[in-house]
Amino acid sequence: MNISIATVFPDLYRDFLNTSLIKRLQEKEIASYDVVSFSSFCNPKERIDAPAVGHGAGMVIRPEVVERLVDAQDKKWGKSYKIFLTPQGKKLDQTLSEQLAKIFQEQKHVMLLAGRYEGIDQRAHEEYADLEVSIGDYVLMGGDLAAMVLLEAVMRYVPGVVGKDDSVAMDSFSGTFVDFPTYATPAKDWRGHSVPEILTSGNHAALKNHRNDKAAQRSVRGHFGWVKNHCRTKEDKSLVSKHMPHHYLVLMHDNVLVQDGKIGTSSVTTLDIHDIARSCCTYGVKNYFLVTPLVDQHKIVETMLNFWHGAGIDYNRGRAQAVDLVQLSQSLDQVIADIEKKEGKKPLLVATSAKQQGDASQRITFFDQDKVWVHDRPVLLIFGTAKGLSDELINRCDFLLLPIDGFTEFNHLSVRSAAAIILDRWMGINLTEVD
Ligand code: 6GU
Repeated sequence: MNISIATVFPDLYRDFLNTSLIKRLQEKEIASYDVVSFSSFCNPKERIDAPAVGHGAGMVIRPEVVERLVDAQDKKWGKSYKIFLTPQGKKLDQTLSEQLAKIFQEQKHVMLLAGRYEGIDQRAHEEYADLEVSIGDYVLMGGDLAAMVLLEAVMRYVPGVVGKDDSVAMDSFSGTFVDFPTYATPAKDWRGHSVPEILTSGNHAALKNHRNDKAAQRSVRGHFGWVKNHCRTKEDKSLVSKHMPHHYLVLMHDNVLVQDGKIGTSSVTTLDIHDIARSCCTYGVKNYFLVTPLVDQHKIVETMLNFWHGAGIDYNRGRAQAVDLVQLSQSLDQVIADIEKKEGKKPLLVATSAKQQGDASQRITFFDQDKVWVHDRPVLLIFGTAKGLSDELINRCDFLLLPIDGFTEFNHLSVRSAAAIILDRWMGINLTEVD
C-alpha cells in the first residue's frame, strides 16, 4: 500500500517514518510512504493559506492547493482513499483503527491530509474527504501528530508488523477489559514491589485466570466507561460485578422537604417499592432500604412484604425475588449501621437530587465512578421523596450526583423513574456496538 501524507511540515515525519515498526513496514515492502508538502503545490508567490471568510477565524489552507496536491498524488499512485485529520472528525478508537487497517490493506493508495492554522477549506473537505478523523477531544496545533497517531494505531493490525498476532488480538480496548499488568524477567522484588507468585507457578490455567481477574479489576476501577460500553458475555459480567463495590439504595420517607420548605415525612407507595426493587435487582444492588419513622407506614409495608414472602412467591417468582431486597428501617443511621455490620466498612453516601443542592466539592457526574470506587467502600445511593432530600441530609453526603435533565424546562420525574435512570447510568451496560 502507498501512503501519501499531505502536510505543511514534512520534516516532522522524517524520524517517525524511519524508526521502529513503521520503518519495518517499508523494509518488508508492505507499505511505502510519500510525504508531500502543500507548499510544493503553490505557484511562486502564491500562499498555502488565506484569511478565513468572515470575521476573526484566522488562516485556512486554500482548496486550489489541496486540489493540485490531490491530483498529483492520485496520478502518481492511483486514486486514493482520503482521510482528513481534523478535531471535528470521527473519534479514533480501537474499533475504527481495526476498520481502517482493513481499508488500508484493500486500497492501493491512502492519503492522510493534515491541516495546520485553522484547518483546510471546507469545500476541499466536501470534495475529497472519504473520512474525517480526530484523535480526541482536544485541539492540537495541527493534524500531523494525529496522522502519526493514526498510523501507529492502524499499522499494528497489518499482519507481520507486530511480532505475535496474539499480542494484537489480546490488547487493551479490544475486549471488555484493558490489558493485564506485565513484569520483566527475572521475577524478583524491586524497590519493595513484588511479582505475583502465580505468574511463576507454571500453572497455565491459574495464570490465565489471574491475568483475567487483574485485567477486570483495573478495568472496573479505572475504565468503567469502557467496560459499560463493551461487556457482553456472562463470564465478563460476573467478573465485573465481582470487582464493583457493593451498592445499596435507600428511599427516604423521612428528612424530606414537604410543603413550604418544611422538613417532614412522606407516605410509602407500593409502586415505588415494587418498581425500585425490580431496578435494584436488575443492576445488582444488594439491598433496597425504605426509611420511615412512622409505625403505621411500617405496618403497611410489612403486610405487603409478607405477601411476597408467602403466597406471592408462587404468584410471580421474579417479583418476589426483587421484593426480597426490600428492608424497612427507622432512620438513615440505622441503614448505615446495618450496611457497616454486613460489610465491615461504613458506606459512602451518594445523594441524588433533582435540584442544584449541596456544594461544588460534592458534585460528581455519571462518569465519576472511579472517584467513588477508589475508596474501596460500599456505596449507598440515597433518594428523596416528596420535594426532595433536606439540605441537612444532602450536606452529610460524600458525593452528590448531578440532576437528571432533558432538553426541556420540565423537571418532574417520579423517584422510581429517576432511580432507574441513575442505576442504569451508574452501573448499567450500554453497548456501543451490536454483535
Ligand atoms: Cl486530527 N487535528 C487537530 N488539529 N487537533 C486534533 C485532532 C486533529 N484530533 C484531536 N485534536
